[in-house]
Amino acid sequence: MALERTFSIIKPDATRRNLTGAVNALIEKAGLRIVAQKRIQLTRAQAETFYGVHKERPFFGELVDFMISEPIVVQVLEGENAVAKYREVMGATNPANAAEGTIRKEFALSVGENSAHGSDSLENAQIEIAQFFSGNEIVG
Ligand code: RTP
Ligand code: MG
Repeated sequence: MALERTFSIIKPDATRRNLTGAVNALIEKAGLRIVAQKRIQLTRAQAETFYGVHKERPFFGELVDFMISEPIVVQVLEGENAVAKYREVMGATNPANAAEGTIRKEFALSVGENSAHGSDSLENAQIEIAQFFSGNEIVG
């Protein structure tokens, strides 16, 4: 088993409803440690860069508008197999398909307003962490 770090966002639909602590409780219950965390508001340019992989998708404009609509909480999570484990803790992208007890099943409003982001690979985790945190902000 490998000790990994993954990048997480608590999305605007969740911060707006004061669910930061409730999301963090599920993260910690799963054995992941929050080793960095800050509340920020994304600029449009930051959101477009972050979700650049989806720029040709029909939902891209809506996704960027949503991600800049309210503050978000960005985090670094550390633990055994953290990348895959956090994807499990989040649940499926569409909350209708998410398993019981997952963040998206518990809290997501729709496939777009789905409360959480988690990196989909170790490589992307490293890229995404570097976009938002400097090394001395992460304390493992
Ligand atoms: P994320 O990147 O945010 O962790 O989500 P994911 O991997 O589960 O899903 P992905 O396919 O990467 O999609 C990124 C985000 O775009 C929004 N989305 N909206 N309206 C739609 O059909 C649609 N599909 C995706 C969601 O906010 C999704 O998390
Ligand atoms: Mg994704």
